Amino acid sequence: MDIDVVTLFPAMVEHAARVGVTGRGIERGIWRLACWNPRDHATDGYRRVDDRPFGGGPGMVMMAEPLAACLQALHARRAGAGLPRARVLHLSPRGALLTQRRVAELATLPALVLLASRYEAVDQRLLDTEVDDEVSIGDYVLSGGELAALVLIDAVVRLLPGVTNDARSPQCDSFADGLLEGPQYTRPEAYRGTAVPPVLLSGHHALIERWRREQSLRVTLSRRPDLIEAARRDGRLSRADEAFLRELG
Ligand code: 4F9
Repeated sequence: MDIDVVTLFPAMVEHAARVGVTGRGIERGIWRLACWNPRDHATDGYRRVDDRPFGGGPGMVMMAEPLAACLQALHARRAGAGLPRARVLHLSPRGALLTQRRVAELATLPALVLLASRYEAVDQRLLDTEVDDEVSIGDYVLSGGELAALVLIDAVVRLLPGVTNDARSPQCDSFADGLLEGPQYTRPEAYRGTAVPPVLLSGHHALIERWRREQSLRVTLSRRPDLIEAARRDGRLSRADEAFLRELG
């Protein structure tokens, strides 16, 4: 997958993306990152990319022209290589909330362009003409879209085949099946007087799987009952699951 990020702080994105699982994915050639600075496409001699809002008010607005020129340059690079136009996403609290389902859909695309804006806003005409979708990572305001872009990159890249060492692990995550994960334990068997649940030491795989499923149902019911409802609606709960939930009351 090719990911192009438009940002006034390329070092922030480059640095963070090259760490850990996402960084290993780059080293393995599974995805490629390129950052583009709209300041390099400013039309005046001062490298200006923002201006005051028409109609007045606080804050600044990112100008359409430098962003459009920047996007044109990165689209041109793909076109020159005979590649299809990439989907352009703007990270914004006005966007649709990012979910694991959406992440999994994005992970199937060959290329993404992420627009990480700064200041309070982007000229609406740029959004109307150059952006395909707006994506929010949550109902809060950041000082810029870079961290949101990195969240999206992390969530998407870890699903790409070959990035994590265990091919199964992304499918076992919280949310992959719409439920939260139950507790996990490692050595020692007794920690400050608390033993590991004995079933985990039983070696009985079917029992362990059932126990884990029940822990997952228990945690999800207490913390995110909405997810239990959604799983029920979508027919993702077995009769054994329903029986266990009834036991929980
Ligand atoms: C982007 C917040 C995505 C939440 C971008 C300020 C943002 C954001 N999700 N806040 N710029």
